[in-house]
Amino acid sequence: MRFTSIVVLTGAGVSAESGIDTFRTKDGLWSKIDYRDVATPEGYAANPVLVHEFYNMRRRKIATVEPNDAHRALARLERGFRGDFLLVTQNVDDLHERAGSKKLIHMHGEHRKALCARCGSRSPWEGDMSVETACPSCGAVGHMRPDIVWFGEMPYQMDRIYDALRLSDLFISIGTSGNVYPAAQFVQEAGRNGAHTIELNLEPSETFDDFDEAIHGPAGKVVPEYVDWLLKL
Ligand code: BV8
Repeated sequence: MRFTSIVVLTGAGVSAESGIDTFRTKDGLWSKIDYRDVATPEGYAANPVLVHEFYNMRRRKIATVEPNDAHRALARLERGFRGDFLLVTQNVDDLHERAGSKKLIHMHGEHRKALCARCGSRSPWEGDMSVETACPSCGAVGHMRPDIVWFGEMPYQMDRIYDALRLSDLFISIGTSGNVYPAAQFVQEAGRNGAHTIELNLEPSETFDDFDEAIHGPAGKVVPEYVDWLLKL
């Protein structure tokens, strides 16, 4: 079974072995804080100080961790696969880039980018952000937010993602619980168009039944093994 066009979707589980918190596992982020307070436009409007603290804490953490074997295996797959390849991540960390991935879409935005809610400009961002931060473009203070897609906001580059899903003959979902839409329905979109679909996850996800195949185990182990198999086809 040779493939010509691969789409990969990753979630928080691909970064778990690097030390980044997941959201919905036992002691995940959403067990410590209500997502409505920190990952919605309403939460940001109500308490921007809390939202900045939440993202500053996560951005600082990301600066201290490294990509793991799963990130590196996906970069190797992109380099070694002769067909079309697209990696779509729900994650906002930069571990895929640091592992070498280039054909990459951050559908939920990125920690290392800031968005001015006043002028709409986006800028690279490394340090903390606060209500005193001025926009590098328009200079306004009090309107800066992380360039991250919150609940109720439209994820990025959806047209490009759906085009790739429709053309894919292999869809690989890695480290995601399948709780969040529209990412959770990508498997159906790919399958409807004839792609073979596989889930590589620590445990069965909410959308486990939508997949043709599943390999359960830690991403740092199962992803390199699966990539080795793919590259030998
Ligand atoms: C949208 C911010 C449409 C970034 C996130 C009612 C009203 C409005 C909307 C909705 C609604 N009902 C449904 C929706 C859609 C809503 C939604 O899905 N809600 C859920 C709660 C039901 N979605 C949205 O709002 C999206 N936008 O639909 O817009 C629209 C249409 C028109 C006009 C406007 C809009 C926006 C969704 C994005 C929200 N932002 N976070 C951030 O702070 O990081 S979502 C959040 O969940 C993260 O982005 C995260 O990436 C995402 C998914 O979580 P996972 O990555 O899957 O992580 P999780 O912890 O859940 O699971 C980890 C998995 O890994 C587990 O399965 C675990 O077993 C596994 N694992 C753990 N360790 C390992 C491992 N696997 C392998 N190896 C390991 N070592």
